[in-house]
Amino acid sequence: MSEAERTFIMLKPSCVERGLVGEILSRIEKKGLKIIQMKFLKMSREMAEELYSIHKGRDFYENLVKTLEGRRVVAIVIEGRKAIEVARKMIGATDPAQAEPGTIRGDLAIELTDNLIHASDSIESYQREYKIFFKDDELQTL
Ligand code: FUP
Repeated sequence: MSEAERTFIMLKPSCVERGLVGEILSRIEKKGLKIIQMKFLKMSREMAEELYSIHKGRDFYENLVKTLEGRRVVAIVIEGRKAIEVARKMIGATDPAQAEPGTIRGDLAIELTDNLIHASDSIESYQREYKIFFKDDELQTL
């Protein structure tokens, strides 16, 4: 595979609770992205704060952390050509009201803070974010 790149995706609690995990995994796989690792876990407050540390101090930060804290999410590492850019395009704009139809947020979400899915926006974000959820030896291709 040329230019294979990895990125981190997290299906937020509302995605798990609404039963949309399969729908989103299906979109990822149909696009041709490969699922390298995936786990269900309950987010601690510390993990939520770390994931969104860049937004600390913003007016929506506490609300954002609260939408994740103590709830189940699915953490996923995927791989493919230009995976970071492709995943960001697939999830759509941050505000689901602005996200284009055909994108995950555009088709399946409406709330801003609880906008269904997260995807790393750069290599640096990926490097920082996957480590909140996975150990390096969990990401070795078998
Ligand atoms: P994204 O990378 O698309 O998830 O967007 P951001 O990193 O800008 O925002 C992180 C999260 O903060 C989003 F999932 C939604 C939430 N948010 C708000 O609740 N209010 C805002 O004004 C902006 C973002």
